[in-house]
Amino acid sequence: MNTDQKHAGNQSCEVENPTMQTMDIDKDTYANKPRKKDDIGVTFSANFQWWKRPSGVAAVCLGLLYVLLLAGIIGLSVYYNRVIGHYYSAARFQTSSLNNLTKERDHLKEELNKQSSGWQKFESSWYYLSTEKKSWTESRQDCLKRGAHLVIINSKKEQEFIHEWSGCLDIYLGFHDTNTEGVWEWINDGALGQSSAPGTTYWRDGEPNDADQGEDCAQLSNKVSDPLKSWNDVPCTTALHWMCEKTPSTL
Ligand SMILES: [Ca+2]
Ligand SMILES: [Ca+2]
Ligand SMILES: [Ca+2]
Repeated sequence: MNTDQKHAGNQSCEVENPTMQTMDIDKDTYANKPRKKDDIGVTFSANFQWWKRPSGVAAVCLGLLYVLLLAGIIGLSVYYNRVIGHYYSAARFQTSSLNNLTKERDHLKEELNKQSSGWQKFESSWYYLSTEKKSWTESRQDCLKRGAHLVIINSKKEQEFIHEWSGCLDIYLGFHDTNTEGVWEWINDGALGQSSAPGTTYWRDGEPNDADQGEDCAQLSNKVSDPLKSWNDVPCTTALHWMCEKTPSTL
């Protein structure tokens, strides 16, 4: 038997394994053959075209819904904050207006009560004209009990008003020279702001004369027609009407 015969004999005895052959072919194919572009595309599509799957579409929809819901919540929050802010601003304005109206009502009520109890307002002060007669010291005490002080005249307008309102009555003023004869001074019974009363006086001609060396308190007399010449000094024990004044500092 020659060599060819031996090989022929061996070949006839070997059984080819189809599986092994296929694997060899595949191995050979992927080992030696470069991947084509289409092959890569097929692989990519197979792995990443998730949106074509029902679960992918559902995820996208859920994501969009979440974004829309979040935007809605943010929008509602902004709107709510604006509405609440507007509501509180309106409530504060109404409360402030109500407080102002309440103060105005109380103020008017107080003015009405004062007027009905004998008080009269002129500019920033209130005035009370007594119906009784008392000494200067008792008159001063009466004004203090009323939370006021004997009237202090600060201006020509006030002098004219008091002269007119006191009518035909002679009234005490908060003016005296009881401390030093001839040195006239205004009282300062808590009449803050009135202590700077100007030195202008409205004495009658020939007054003050300190008659009998015993006239130390000033009265406003209506026995003269000139309101700017109507003061007279009298004994402080003389019983007269008096006028109290309430200033903003004593109200
Ligand atoms: Ca005054
Ligand atoms: Ca005197
Ligand atoms: Ca006199």
